[in-house]
Amino acid sequence: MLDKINDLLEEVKEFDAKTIEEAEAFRIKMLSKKGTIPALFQDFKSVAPEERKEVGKKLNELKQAASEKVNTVKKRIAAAEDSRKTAGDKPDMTIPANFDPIGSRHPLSVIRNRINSIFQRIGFVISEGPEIEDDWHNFSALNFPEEHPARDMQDTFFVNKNPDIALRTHTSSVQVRVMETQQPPIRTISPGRVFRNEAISARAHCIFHQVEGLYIDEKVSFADMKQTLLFFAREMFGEQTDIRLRPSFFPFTEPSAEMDVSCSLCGSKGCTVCKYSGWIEIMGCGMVDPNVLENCGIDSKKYSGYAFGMGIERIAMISYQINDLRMFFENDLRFLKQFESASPH
Ligand code: 2NM
Repeated sequence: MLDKINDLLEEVKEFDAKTIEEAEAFRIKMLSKKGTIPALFQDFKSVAPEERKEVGKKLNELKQAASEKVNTVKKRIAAAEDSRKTAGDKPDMTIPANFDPIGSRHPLSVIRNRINSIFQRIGFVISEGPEIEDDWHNFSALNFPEEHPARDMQDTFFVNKNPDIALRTHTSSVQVRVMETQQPPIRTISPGRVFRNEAISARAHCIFHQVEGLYIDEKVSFADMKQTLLFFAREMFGEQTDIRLRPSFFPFTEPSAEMDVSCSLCGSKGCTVCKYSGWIEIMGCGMVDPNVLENCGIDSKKYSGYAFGMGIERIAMISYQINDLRMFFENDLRFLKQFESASPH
């Protein structure tokens, strides 16, 4: 019996555990009611009286050692677990910084910002206005006849009929508001979103973006417009760029013109972008019709002015050689990521 107790004492001394469960299993094996040590206390009854003193002492020693061992091992494991948890709550300052991904400007914003800053540098100020407009600001003040097709349901998104309220079809409506509230000199550009009831295709969308410009003062001439637009074209497309004006028609300007820029991609030799003509149409322009000035409370005998308008999508398609306008509205990251380094603001 003494040998057995000594072996068990040795086993207790050697015991260690990695988990609480292991330690508990050891306690059950040694100390539970049906465990090894209580079984020895049972056997103790049959120990010879002369050995009882020594065996009893050893047996108590073993019981003491076993329960102490289980307790210290359990405490140590619990403490280790605890400090691991509290350490996990604190930020680990040695982990490399986790940078938030940085987005990028939408190509339409890049182009709009470039257009804005070119005109801002020569004294134009930015004006903005509502996207939902009344008939007066969108059509009537701009000299659109009552039966003009643009006023049709097929071309315009109406929010209300009688009185007619619609999504603006151009940002000229903003310029009507400027002319109504300010006297010349007026130099302004109006970038913004416009809406037309059109079938969506590679070249058309029901929502698109414009920048319109307006300059009114005494003795403003067609030649002033031409020089300003030539400056713009060279800033936008490069200093080798030429422009040409072709006669056109708009209700709000007289005379009216379309402006082409020489194709900077092929040096006007002919390519797919300019459709082998050497020229690319980029905007409409003209001298503000005196009716429009009068409609807005500006004396057309004293003042004259020019105006122009361009589609931002069109300028972006030319600048980045994008052949499907729908790309701008799909927010496909594979498309947008290609503009990550395009800087303007
Ligand atoms: C264009 C073409 C020609 C234009 C006219 C006006 C206003 F308000 F002064 F009458 N703003 N913008 C205009 C002139 C717009 O876009 C193709």
